[in-house]
Amino acid sequence: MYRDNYIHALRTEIVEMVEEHLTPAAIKYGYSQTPLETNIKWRPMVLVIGNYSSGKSSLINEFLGAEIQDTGQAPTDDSFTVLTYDDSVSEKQGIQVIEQRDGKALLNDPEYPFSNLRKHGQRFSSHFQLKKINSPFLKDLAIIDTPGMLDSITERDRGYNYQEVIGDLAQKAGLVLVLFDAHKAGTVREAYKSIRETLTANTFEDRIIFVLNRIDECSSFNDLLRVYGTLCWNLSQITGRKDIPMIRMTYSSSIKSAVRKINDNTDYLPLLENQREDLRQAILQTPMRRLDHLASYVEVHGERLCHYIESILAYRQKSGKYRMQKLFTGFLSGMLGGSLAAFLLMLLAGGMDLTILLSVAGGVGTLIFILWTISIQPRLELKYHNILAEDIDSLTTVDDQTRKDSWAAIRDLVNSHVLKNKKHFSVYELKKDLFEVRSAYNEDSKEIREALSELSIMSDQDFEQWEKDRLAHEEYQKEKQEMSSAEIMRNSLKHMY
Ligand SMILES: Nc1nc2c(ncn2[C@@H]2O[C@H](COP(=O)(O)OP(=O)(O)OP(=O)(O)O)[C@@H](O)[C@H]2O)c(=O)[nH]1
Ligand SMILES: [Mg+2]
Repeated sequence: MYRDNYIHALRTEIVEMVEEHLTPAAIKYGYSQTPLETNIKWRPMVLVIGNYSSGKSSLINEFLGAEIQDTGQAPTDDSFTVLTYDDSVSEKQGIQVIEQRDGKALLNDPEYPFSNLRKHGQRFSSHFQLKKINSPFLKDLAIIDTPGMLDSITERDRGYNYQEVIGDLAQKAGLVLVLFDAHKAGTVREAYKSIRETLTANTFEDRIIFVLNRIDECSSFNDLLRVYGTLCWNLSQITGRKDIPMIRMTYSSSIKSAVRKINDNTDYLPLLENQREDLRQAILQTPMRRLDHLASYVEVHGERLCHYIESILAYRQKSGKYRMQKLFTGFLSGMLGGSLAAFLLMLLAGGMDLTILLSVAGGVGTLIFILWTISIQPRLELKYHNILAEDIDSLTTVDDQTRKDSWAAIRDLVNSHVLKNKKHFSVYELKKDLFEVRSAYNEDSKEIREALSELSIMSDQDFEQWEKDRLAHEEYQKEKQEMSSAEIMRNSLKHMY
């Protein structure tokens, strides 16, 4: 419990760091339209995806301790359902849905981190909902049940881009469970690809768990081995890796006993440990994993934001330098034109007064310069701007893989910033913001990593001590506040009399 409080406090601190140090610059320069903390502000989420009828909803119901989600053999549920906690009704009165909200309300409520899913349109919003449940399993996390995957042709009929929705949700999730069942082990290819593309490489491996479910339905041990082998082969094809990720094998014991009455070929089951409990523990660990995810979130977005500002700065510096060069050319042309005019006048009129000659030279020079700045200079600048917009890669250097990855992520954003060319941030302003964001994010990520390694060695006594210190600090703050309000009261009374 103290440990949970500690993790919660650490999480809040990280979110505040993002809110204070990264979001202002991210919004100002158009790196993001929504505050960066929107994605991480809410409770840790577990996303459950997989084939239709692979047992997603049954698994979730089992963990929640009640039949909350509909289950059935045909594709049953075509909604994305966010399941979250509400303890306004005691669990002793039965685990139940306390409140239900539809997609529209959910997508527009700033309390939830789903506003960026609005882009998936009306059809998606009518297939999105939230249920508040009084199950203790949800105390520190939320679960998202998803419609089962169908073949790719049927996917197109949904009316929204299913893969993209999965990708967006996976980005917010602290843990993604990918469920397969013995019958259809190959149909997750597209969704897997979209998750892979959305999650950054360093957070990917530890955030995804593969589950081979409904193993009680194999007709024999050999059949199970065949299914397992096929799944491993499919996964290695999708992941492009030779080492096979760990696959947890599970089944629902309550459903299994019903099946067993008809099919008694499941003698192999006692040979295997049902990894249902492992899975439960892994899900309950999500708040802890989430901290790692948050640390990477700060690092990745800190790095990318700096890279982004740096590129805009390079753009401003290059175009600024070009502008000065061309203005100088305009100035030189003016000088040359003015001198030429004075020289010609002297030749034609002869013996002219020096003051008149100088005024003619100055007048003609100024006129040429003005003409240059209003007609030639803007054209040259526009031409140069177009060259820069076409050769956007010249705005940065990518000397290692991290820079390459971050450039790939921000290239389009930089491009649209350059194309719009609307807001002219000064070089000074850009340099100042870049310095501030970089130093804040370096410091923040160092602090977060230190806190995480400290957390990994903290004992129960340490957590208890932390809780005591926290309470003492809160008490102290309260007393201080009471004292200062008493002081204010005394002072105002003094003034009155
Ligand atoms: N034998 C057996 N049947 C299972 C198991 N888990 C689920 N089922 C059955 O499989 C069917 C589908 O289960 P659901 O939980 O609805 O599957 P789902 O993945 O949520 O399906 P969709 O929402 O339609 O994608 C139901 O009839 C369940 O009773 C299991 O471990 N063993
Ligand atoms: Mg379901």
